[in-house]
Amino acid sequence: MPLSRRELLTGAAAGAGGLVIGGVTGTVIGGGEDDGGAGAATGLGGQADAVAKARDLKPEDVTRALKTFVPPGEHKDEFFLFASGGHSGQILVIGVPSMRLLKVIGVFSPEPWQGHGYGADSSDLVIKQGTDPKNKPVSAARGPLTWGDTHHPALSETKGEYDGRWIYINDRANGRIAMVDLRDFKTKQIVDVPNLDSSHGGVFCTPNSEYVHISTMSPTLVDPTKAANALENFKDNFRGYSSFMAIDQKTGRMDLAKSFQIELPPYTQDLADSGKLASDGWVFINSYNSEMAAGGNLDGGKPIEVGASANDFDFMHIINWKKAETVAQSKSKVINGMRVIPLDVAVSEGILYLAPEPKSPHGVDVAPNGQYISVGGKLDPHGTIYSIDKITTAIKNSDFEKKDQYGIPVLKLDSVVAGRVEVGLGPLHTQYDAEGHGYISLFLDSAVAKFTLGEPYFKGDQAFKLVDKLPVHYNIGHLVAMEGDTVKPAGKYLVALNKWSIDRFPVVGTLKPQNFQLVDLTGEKMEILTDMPIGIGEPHYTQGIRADRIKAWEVYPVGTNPLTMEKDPNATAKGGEKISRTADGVEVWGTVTRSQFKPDQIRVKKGDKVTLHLTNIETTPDATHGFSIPRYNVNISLDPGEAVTTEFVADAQGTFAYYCTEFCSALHLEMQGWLVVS
Ligand code: K7E
Ligand code: CUA
Repeated sequence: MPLSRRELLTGAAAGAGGLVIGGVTGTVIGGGEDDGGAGAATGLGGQADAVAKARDLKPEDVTRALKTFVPPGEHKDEFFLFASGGHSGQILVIGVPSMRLLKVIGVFSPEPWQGHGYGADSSDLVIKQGTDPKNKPVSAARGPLTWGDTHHPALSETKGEYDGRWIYINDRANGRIAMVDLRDFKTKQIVDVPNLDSSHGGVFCTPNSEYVHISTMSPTLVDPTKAANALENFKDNFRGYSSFMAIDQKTGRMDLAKSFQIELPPYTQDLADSGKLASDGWVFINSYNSEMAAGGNLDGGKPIEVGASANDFDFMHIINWKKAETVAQSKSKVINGMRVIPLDVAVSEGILYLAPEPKSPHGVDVAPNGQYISVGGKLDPHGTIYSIDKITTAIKNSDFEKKDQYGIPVLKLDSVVAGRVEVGLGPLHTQYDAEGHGYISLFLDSAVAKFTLGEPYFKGDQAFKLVDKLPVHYNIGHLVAMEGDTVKPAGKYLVALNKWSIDRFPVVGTLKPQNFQLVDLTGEKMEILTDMPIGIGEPHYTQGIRADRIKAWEVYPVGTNPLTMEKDPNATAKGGEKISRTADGVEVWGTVTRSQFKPDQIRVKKGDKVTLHLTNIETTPDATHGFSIPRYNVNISLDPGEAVTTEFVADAQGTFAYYCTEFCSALHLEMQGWLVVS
């Protein structure tokens, strides 16, 4: 029987000479006689056939399984997804193509397993510093924030390619941005960005990670004392801000002193992307609600969603950040500790332009060569593709249609659009492969549309054409192609991030999981390989990076403080354990190893300030210990080599049996001690 194209593909996926399973009839075909492949033993094919029958798997299911299966113990995931966790305030790390969850990184929310925010100074400080009562007075009244709505992760880049050093992610709810070090996959910094009350999709790194960008979503009320009548005069009282957070090249941390913002009109700035190659030095932000509708539906006013959809066009913001970087040095003013280039200066210096975007725009994505910029209009069935050459020419020729009410030049739509592709209903976000295709998510259609870009990829009537469409399940938001927003997309797989899963999974109560769908891009037609339920929040954007770009540590050099990634001055070596009385309490230097805490008795007086320095002196990968004190809300993870300090006031009398929370050894249950507060 001749093999179909798919069977051949499957054979290739299974390894040369390996088993080929599948085909229209479900027949199992054994490997060749001469193969030396591990899976080629005679008779295995028959067994696989029986399993497929018993489990009622169709031939194409078997092919899918082969394309995504990872044999036990093997590392066959070619890519990692770094997905925002949405309401969970976390980042999810998922292997591709297996779609196995590898890690959940605690970012804005306390995470008990990692001891993120439960007493360890390293993470408590990060969370605490992530709320700044100085630039946001409300924080002083409401206290530190303990959650975030993570939306848009941004991997660091070198020359427009992911470099696997750091990842940044925003908090949609509170206008914050966090940084995770990919050496240990831990959050090192949360910045409460001045002048940003909220933030959305403006998160990306510039091509050499000079800056990570974050902009406002709902505009910021500039003077909080004017809140009473602010909404009635929205256009004067509110502003948007595009923030360029300078990245320290050694640590990956954001440095406020070197960062700057550009004041924007109070349109709702939405997604953003960095230019690259042809458009290097530029930044694009789409916006909606240029109507500046603020609602009032109970009092007979227009509901916000109606008011915000009145105009046929909103505005793409086109920002020359390289120029802005220079202007920020001399012509900015400092607001809440941040250098801000005022709107009029941004206009007069030629930093800021607008271009019309079709109805209810969402998503702006720059193609790998930097030439094309794709925008989806949720209420327009087209993807609109702008060209940077056309944009810069139009700017040079002052080819403006008008100025907006803030005096910003608006480019003529026809002068800057390279092509429009009729893709379907509700286009949102675009990703790319290396061959000049764009993949755009269609929220209303519940589909992914594949289209062609223009020159140099496609010419004449081959350009800007819809070439394939794949139904997904259901209501797709973002999508991600592997390395699909870099200068060198890897293609191969795409993941559709679907908002609704309705009937795709067993019923687990009234709140249903989101659905990540893995799509095979290698064939002529896109094809769904597997569904992955996400039951922890609503991810928005995700980036997919080649797994071999990540060079994570397995253990810390012994005594490392994860916050500094350097030796902690209080790290304790075996034999150096001690307890000292201080002026106001007790200070303890302890070691942690299989299977003991030393010291295993700590005696303090009620009211003492207790400072514990604990070092896991293990050098074996995975030899993690936990340290938990009942009733004191202390719960710390001590990874191999990690040094941690925790401080608390012993204000409750009694004996508290602290214990190791990781089943680390045969004597794990014995790994405990006593805190005696008398
Ligand atoms: Cu489209 Cu927040 Cu990126 Cu959600 S946003 S989908
Ligand atoms: Cu250490 Cu259990």
